[in-house]
Amino acid sequence: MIETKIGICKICPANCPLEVTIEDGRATKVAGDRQSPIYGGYTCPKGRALPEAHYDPKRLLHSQKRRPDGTYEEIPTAQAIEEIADRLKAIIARDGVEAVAVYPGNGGVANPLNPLMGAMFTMSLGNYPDKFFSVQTIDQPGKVVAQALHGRWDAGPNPFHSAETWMLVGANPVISKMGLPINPGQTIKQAVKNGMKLIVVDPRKTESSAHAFLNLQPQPGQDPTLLAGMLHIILNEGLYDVGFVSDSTRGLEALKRHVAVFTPAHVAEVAGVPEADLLLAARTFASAKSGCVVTGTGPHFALHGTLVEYLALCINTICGRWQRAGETNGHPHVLLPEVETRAQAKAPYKPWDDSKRNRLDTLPVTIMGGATGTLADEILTPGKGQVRALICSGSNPMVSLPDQVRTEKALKSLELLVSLDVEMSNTARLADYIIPDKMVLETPAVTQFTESMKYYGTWTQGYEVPYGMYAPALVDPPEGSDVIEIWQFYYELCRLMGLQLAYYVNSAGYGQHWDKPPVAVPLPTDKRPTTEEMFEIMCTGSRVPLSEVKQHIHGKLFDELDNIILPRDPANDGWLELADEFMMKELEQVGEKRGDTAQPDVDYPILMTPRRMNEVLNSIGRTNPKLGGKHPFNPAYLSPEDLTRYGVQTGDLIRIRSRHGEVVGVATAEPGLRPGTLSMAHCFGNNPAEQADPRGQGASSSRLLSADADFDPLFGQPKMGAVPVSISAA
Ligand SMILES: Nc1nc2c(c(=O)[nH]1)N[C@H]1C(S)=C(S)[C@@H](COP(=O)(O)OP(=O)(O)OC[C@H]3O[C@@H](n4cnc5c(=O)[nH]c(N)nc54)[C@H](O)[C@@H]3O)O[C@H]1N2
Ligand SMILES: Nc1nc2c(c(=O)[nH]1)N[C@H]1C(S)=C(S)[C@@H](COP(=O)(O)OP(=O)(O)OC[C@H]3O[C@@H](n4cnc5c(=O)[nH]c(N)nc54)[C@H](O)[C@@H]3O)O[C@H]1N2
Ligand code: SF4
Ligand SMILES: [Mo]
Repeated sequence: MIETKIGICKICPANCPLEVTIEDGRATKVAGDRQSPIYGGYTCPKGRALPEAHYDPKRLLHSQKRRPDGTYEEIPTAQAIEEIADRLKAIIARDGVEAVAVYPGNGGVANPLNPLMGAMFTMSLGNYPDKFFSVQTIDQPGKVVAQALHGRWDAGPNPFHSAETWMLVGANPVISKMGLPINPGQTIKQAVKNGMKLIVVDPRKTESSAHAFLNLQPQPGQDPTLLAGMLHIILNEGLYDVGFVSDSTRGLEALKRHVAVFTPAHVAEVAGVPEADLLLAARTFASAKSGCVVTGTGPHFALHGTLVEYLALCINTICGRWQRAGETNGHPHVLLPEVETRAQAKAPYKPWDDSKRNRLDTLPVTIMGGATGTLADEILTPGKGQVRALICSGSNPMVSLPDQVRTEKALKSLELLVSLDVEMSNTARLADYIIPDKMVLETPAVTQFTESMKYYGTWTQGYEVPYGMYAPALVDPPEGSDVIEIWQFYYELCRLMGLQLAYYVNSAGYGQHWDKPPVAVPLPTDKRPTTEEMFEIMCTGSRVPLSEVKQHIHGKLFDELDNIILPRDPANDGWLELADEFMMKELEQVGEKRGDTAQPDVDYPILMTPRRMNEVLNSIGRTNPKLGGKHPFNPAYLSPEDLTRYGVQTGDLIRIRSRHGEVVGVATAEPGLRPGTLSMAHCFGNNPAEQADPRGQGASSSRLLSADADFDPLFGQPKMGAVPVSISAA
């Protein structure tokens, strides 16, 4: 029997609606849903390769247990979870709950129930936040921290669809979908056609800059200097929104003083951009009536991520780029709870506790949980609180953490490593137990998580229109399989360990900036809820009931909802802070050191920078026969000038050395890349103990990174960009 069903891709938070062809219970083809009211039938190659992922012969369909000789045997999943629970209980009885940690990753997002579950498990255990290591602390935690220090504008920024200008700083949404999740290529093209002046700051000419008005290509890592320079120009030339600044902010004079040294001439020289372009960017952005500066992983990974985000927020604020009373809310709720949206600020707060340091005494404890960049050291450093057991749910630390050699040593030294995955990933290959998860099309879907992305950073994610969609599970897991969903795994673990698991519902916000604070709902212990029942719990109190959203199989624009922004509450005493003391101190150092600490030199003349590839999501899709066939490895992109300089050609193997490590990659010319830059995707390569395979598995950029010294001093984002390297033919 052949049928067509409508589903939702959940590989990334773009949550594209899908038309899935199902033959005799098996998904055979995936295309975009042309009847979607907002996506225009868009999908990317990863979504279209879902059938190949589900029925890949390499997919794990049974739990695996490691034998003493390192080989694996199949065991029933229920038995595996019982054994894991017993081993955890023994470790806890001896060393306390601090010995157990979780690391939830991107593979878990494939079911919207999962992202919270790792955190809820550690809360039940009683070691949250210290032993909750998530991708958030290696993925731009500066976005949350900077917003805490700046304050939050309740009504959010100007929406993209009607903005006169937009500035992408090291973000490439056409590939990553971050910041602009809905059909980003067409969305940008249309906006530019409508007159938007798009400014892109990126050492590459990117897929997103194809329609840009201006492409500034600075030296990697110099974004704080560049953004401080823009502030200098806007303030000096009086191009800012005087009314908004005097009504809603504090710290203008102090900010002016701190950006005074960032003159156009200084910035042009340090960041390596033409002074005229810098002036044009600042004047264009500030003299438009609407727009937003949005940052991405590029600048965040070059060590000053919080500062970059903070300066971007300051530019948006002095230009008054926040929505006002009477306007239509550009980030309305549908599956999040009903909240009053007012044109007012929530005051800044300090998102860390001075009296609490992490166990290694290297970082303060912040609202983001444990700093994942320190995970290897949390495992390797003996003493009270040493991590002895780690649960990786949908994560792949062997390729995603800095310093792969150290990560391998740490993971191998654990008493218990559990990996919840769908394949024998780099991490699963070291695990004591591997628990197979259901895949995207085997679980229901709902767009609430995408909607909530507006709370992660500068609000430019999620939906700009009141849109909601639900889709049921479309296919069963392959016959004879013994798979379990991540949330169910944590539920069963709690049951066996005698812990009460709860789930946070009906909330909107992050950190201490809540539009609606969460309510913990204890889950029944006598009977495991079904996934559909959990969806009901997850959507408790949603503005539009889940039952209503379910009526519209192609998703619906709930235009009938009232989305007008209300004026400031007379009792509101919030403000936006332009000169936070920690940020200004860091800016002073950036000024004194003439930019970042990472400068190319004679020995390491090239700066390695991160980038995303369209066919994979970090390591997800690397082994998919449909996707991997085209790009089995991660190319080492260099400018044609640099290839000539090193006497290599596209396809040649090159040795890439940093002060910390070395890998062999495949040189590939990228016209338009700033000379002196190596642009390379992460989460590739084999493990150190395995045979290198640069043209097959690719190269691990993590081996070039040090997990020692290079951390953001506040919250521990490890330095993963602007890393000095040398290149030679291999
Ligand atoms: N050098 C360098 N390092 C980086 C970055 C960088 O730019 N450069 N980026 C950082 C960032 S932003 C992030 S978010 C992290 C990513 O860090 P991780 O989340 O640790 O890495 P992923 O590769 O996304 O891991 C996803 C895992 O989930 C598995 N998986 C796929 N589908 C499913 C599923 O349906 N269920 C389950 N249970 N598992 C599934 C995959 O096989 C894979 O092992 O990496 C960080 N590390
Ligand atoms: N197709 C695909 N989509 C993904 C992912 C994926 O792997 N593949 N990963 C997902 C994840 S985990 C995340 S966190 C997001 C990330 O989403 P984005 O932040 O948009 O990531 P990128 O697409 O790598 O864009 C980052 C850009 O920064 C540039 N850059 C590098 N260094 C610097 C610098 O020092 N300064 C400036 N100004 N720019 C710099 C790079 O050239 C690149 O174009 O994407 C998500 N979506
Ligand atoms: S992976 Fe591709 S198809 Fe799937 S949600 Fe993201 S952008 Fe859409
Ligand atoms: Mo990420």
